[in-house]
Amino acid sequence: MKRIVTIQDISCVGKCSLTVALPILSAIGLETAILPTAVLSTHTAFQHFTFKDLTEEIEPIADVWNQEQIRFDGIYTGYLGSIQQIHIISALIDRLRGVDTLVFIDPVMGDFGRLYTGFTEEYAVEMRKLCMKADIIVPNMTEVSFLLGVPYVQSGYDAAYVQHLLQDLCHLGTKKAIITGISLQDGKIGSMGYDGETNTFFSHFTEKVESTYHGTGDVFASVCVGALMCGHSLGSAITTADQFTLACIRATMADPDGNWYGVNFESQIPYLLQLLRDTREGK
Ligand code: PXL
Repeated sequence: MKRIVTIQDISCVGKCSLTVALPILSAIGLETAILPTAVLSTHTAFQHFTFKDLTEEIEPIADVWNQEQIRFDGIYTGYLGSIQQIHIISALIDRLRGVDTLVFIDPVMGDFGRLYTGFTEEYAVEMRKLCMKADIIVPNMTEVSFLLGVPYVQSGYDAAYVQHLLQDLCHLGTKKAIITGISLQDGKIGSMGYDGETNTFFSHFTEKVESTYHGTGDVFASVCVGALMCGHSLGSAITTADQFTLACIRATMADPDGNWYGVNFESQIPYLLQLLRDTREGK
């Protein structure tokens, strides 16, 4: 069984970061280790939240993993709590990665053109440096604008513009990049990817649902890295992650108790496993 470690916060209530990544990656069939970077009562989109930084725990945990000769086939980072933490995680990636380890970085920083509470442009500069170490990164359009220092565009762009952004992201140093939340025409939304090693583009679009929910980026990223770890191609991973994310949004909308703060991914896990089988078999 392949082993992955996912490094992000625990938001105790909020259905994002580790509380999404761990169940999804385990359901996919990966041994999933976690390295919590902080514990929050609720994620930062709630009006109130506590935040206990766990930076000091990271290196001692990694020391034990080294002593125990624990190796990882994949390293997946998400929300990181501070600039100092980015530096520590950057060094940790060098320590933990082997020749075949997939380093997957979701540069979680913001949405809708704005940084999440607590993040600054300085933080974005450090996140850009972390992305240089990645095999693959999965920013949304807001995060792309902060990573590349280009204006945030909500609409009115075309595929050639996104392809240009993808190539610029790979020029930062990552081998592959996926941009999520792309809308090239009314009523459609999806993701575009680029493999800088083979100079190949991928894309997948689904129906655009007008409601917005928190945590969809974490759902997408978790499925995407899980699919890649199971041997799916970049194109197949994008398709699977997009279709699953849409299914989770639809399930939330159909649920009278559905929450704004996270999607009903739990009810869709059987569908995820079916999707992974089907996309792999090319059905
Ligand atoms: O879903 C991204 C995310 C993860 N973790 C925390 C967050 C957010 C987004 O706001 O606040 C703590």
